[in-house]
Amino acid sequence: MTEIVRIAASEGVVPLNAALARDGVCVVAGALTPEQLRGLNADPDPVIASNSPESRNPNHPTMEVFYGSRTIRFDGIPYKSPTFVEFLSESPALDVCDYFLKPNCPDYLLNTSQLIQIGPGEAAQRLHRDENAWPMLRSDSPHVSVMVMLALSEFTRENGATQVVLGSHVWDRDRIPEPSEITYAEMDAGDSLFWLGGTLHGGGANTTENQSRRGLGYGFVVGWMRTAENLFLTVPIEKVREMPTRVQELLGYKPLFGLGVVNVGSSMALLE
Ligand SMILES: O=C(O)CCC(=O)C(=O)O
Ligand SMILES: [Fe+2]
Repeated sequence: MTEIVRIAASEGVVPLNAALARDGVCVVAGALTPEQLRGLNADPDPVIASNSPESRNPNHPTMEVFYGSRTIRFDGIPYKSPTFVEFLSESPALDVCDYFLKPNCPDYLLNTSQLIQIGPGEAAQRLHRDENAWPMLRSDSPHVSVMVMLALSEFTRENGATQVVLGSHVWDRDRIPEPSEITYAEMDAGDSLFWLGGTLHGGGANTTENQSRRGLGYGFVVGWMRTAENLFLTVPIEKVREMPTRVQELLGYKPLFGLGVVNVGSSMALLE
């Protein structure tokens, strides 16, 4: 079982959910119209031009390696791409979340949205489960997250196509995949890759000399993964800047590895 199921966007959500339930991963071919693909590429272009791994506010050494030293990566895509906002409102990912997350929560939230452009010479990202961010989860825990990668360029084995381990969403969490169990999600621009929060995956190495792999990763979590009070709105940031560091941390400005980041870096930097 090493082939990723590929379905056409026109086939709808039923075969997509079935493949995800069985394999933890599925490719939807032709997920974007040519117009959406153009917009999703053009909107963030100015941000990409002024961005580099060095322009991040380092959060944690582990995360710096995880995010990549030859990868342009930033978040906040609903703010940076009107095309994404329009796409999100009707994204088939919502139907997938209705199926996998709604049984476990009254509603879900957008958890992340990252432009991930893997540049030449980038090493493979370590295989991980996105649900590792919440360390108490086990293989028999309810689904809490769903993730999608929109291919904004071609994804090839050579330029950094996402590595995925089929079926790993139901594996014991300490099982290590054999190299032969890793599959590369090769896609045309405009295709998309879905995976569950429990599926082992990671960005691929880019062994090309001059090709970048551009993807837009976005994902959802169950809506109860949040604080009771929305302190980012109840306390204006200008006031937070005047508060003791420990209070700033308690108000949520200190990231926990990949949680609570701003432009995949430390949100404490916004208070300086
Ligand atoms: O870039 C990719 O293909 C995957 C990235 C990823 O899994 C992550 O950053 O959590
Ligand atoms: Fe990931």
